[in-house]
Amino acid sequence: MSARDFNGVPPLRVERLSLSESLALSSEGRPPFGALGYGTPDHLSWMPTVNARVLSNAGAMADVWHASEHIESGTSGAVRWRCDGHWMLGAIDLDEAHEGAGLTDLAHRAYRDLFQSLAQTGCTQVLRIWNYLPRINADGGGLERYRQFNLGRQQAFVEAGQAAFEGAPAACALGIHQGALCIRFLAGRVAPLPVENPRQVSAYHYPPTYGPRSPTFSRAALAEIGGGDVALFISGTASIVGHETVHLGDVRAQTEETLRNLAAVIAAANQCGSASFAVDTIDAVVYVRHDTDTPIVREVIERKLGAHSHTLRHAVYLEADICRQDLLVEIEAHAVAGGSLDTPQKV
Ligand code: 3EB
Repeated sequence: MSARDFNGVPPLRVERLSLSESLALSSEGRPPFGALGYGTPDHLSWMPTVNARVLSNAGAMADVWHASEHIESGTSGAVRWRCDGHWMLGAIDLDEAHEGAGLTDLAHRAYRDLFQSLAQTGCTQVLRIWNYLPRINADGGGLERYRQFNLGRQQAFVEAGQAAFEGAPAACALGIHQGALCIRFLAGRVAPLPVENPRQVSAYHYPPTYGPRSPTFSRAALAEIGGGDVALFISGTASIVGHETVHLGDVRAQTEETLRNLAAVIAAANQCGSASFAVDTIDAVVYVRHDTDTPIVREVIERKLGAHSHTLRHAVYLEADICRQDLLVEIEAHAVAGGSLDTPQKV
């Protein structure tokens, strides 16, 4: 895929594959541009993995990204990156035990290095960030660890002059049981178009009851990815209306509310250009706090979106903690559709 489209953008593509399908791609020659593995082995440099248990029957899966053939790889502080000059994938794994630092400091350092790596490759615009925090809901010396993470993250954004409020990248932040702080990200040369959810207070404007520094992410982001296509990146979406968790203790109702939020953010994204997205045609990752809730979550998705829907058939279910103790489920997703964005993007 070395061809450039009429805008001079080498197209970015993504496909969700089983582990064996992903490995077959790389054994045919060079590995693909990069991948995000779910339950995959942790020794493939082009496929950083998410250290969470896969709850779906299909087993280990990967979102494999394709860019142009001219891939360079390198490191920048704690960041390992792959870049084709237009698109960049990065991964950070920082272990508190090895680094002798707390989570606030580690998040600060990780994001400082992330922004440095963008400057190094010239892909300065972050499209999407995936954050995985060990023991996210545990206490970190008087402050919940997720809130410690938010402190270090926001400070690094501000120090680097990156948009920490309007215009923040799409992201998710999940809890893993053990291991390192893991951050994966996708960047490009053109700023994405941020999308908010009219049913929810923007997370960067959450009141201080949720921690001394608000989370740094937009509800979704849109980016033209070449070849006449637009990508939609939907951040972690949960059972939150306004800024409050709703349906405490009721995983069924939380899943239904999450699907309403997904539909709302997709409707908002559809106002931004000619590309049209729908809740039943996304590649979703479903994070479930209690593995025993998985059949209920799956049944709700099936009932609301249909047994044959793309979303149901392609969803990956992972066991993970959600950033609020009272949230039982969270869904993130991406999708690609033909079209273009109305608002000219700033370079
Ligand atoms: C929420 O809506 C749920 O801290 O980067 C979702 C997506 C959530 C991203 C983050 C947190 C983050 O607040 C939690």
